[in-house]
Amino acid sequence: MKPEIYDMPDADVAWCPGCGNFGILKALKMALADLEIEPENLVLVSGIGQAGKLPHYLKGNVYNGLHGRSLSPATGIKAVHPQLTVVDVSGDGCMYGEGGNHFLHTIRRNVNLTNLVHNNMVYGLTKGQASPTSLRDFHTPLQVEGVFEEPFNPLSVALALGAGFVARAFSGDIERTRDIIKKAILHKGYSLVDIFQPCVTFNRVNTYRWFRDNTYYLEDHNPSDRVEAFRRAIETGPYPLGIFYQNPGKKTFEENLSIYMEDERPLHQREIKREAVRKLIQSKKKI
Ligand SMILES: Cc1ncc(C[n+]2csc(CCOP(=O)(O)OP(=O)(O)O)c2C)c(N)n1
Ligand code: SF4
Ligand SMILES: [Mg+2]
Repeated sequence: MKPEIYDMPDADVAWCPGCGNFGILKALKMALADLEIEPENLVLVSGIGQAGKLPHYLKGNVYNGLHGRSLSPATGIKAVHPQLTVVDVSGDGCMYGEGGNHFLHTIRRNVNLTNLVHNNMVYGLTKGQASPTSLRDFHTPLQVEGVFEEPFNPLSVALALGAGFVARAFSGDIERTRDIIKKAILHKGYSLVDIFQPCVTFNRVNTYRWFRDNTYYLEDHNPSDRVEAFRRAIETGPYPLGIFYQNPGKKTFEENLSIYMEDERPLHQREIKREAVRKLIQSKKKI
């Protein structure tokens, strides 16, 4: 399949020229095309933010909901239709800040979805406040004396919670990002891809050049070694890129649902047992 099948020529793209989000959009289309995922079998779920606009710019089903709350509808979609490919697209603020609680518990639940987080270390849409991943001493119109908090480390948190696939990519390297996204989608269970994404307008510190100078790809790394993955995840200068950890053997949320244990069909393909529903409603009326 060609990546162009996901193109939406009439989309009114509202990203700044040069934004790192363009690289992620391109890499995602290429990964989906390589995996031959038809747009009708794809669901892109997002919240609010510059990253959250991505689902509007490629062909597929879209659920664009509340800031920080994308993983709840994404989980609901997998619960009723496990065969769909669900890709959650969020920003660093959306996922690790406002959505932090959902992030933690979706990992624990091991929902079979791909969680892409565009990590530009800033709140882009709301014009440049610090986000959970902003580095110390980052100055903004609000944080005038510079950020003093410890930056949130999504990879080490995900590893601590037992995530089965943990990776980091850089949107300036479209080919490697494509490859990592492909492996994340193929992974059975929850997969996190934190993607370094330059915000060329509101983050003049963490630029394309900065990310190039401050990252390197993991080599000779055994992704089945969780302790080694954790050791690599807490490295900050430079930051490793690639697949830190993969454990394909974990039982997923969907596999734990009793409704799918004897029947794999999604709910909409099943007969509605009207008589059972009627009896249930009647029994409640008597209470
Ligand atoms: C509950 C809630 N809190 C705050 C906001 C305002 N808000 C919208 S987008 C955003 C920040 C977006 O930053 P990020 O998630 O990093 O995405 P980016 O724009 O950088 O891609 C904020 C604070 C909101 N819409 N809802
Ligand atoms: S403000 Fe930043 S994140 Fe948003 S579109 Fe512009 S460059 Fe991209
Ligand atoms: Mg951001």
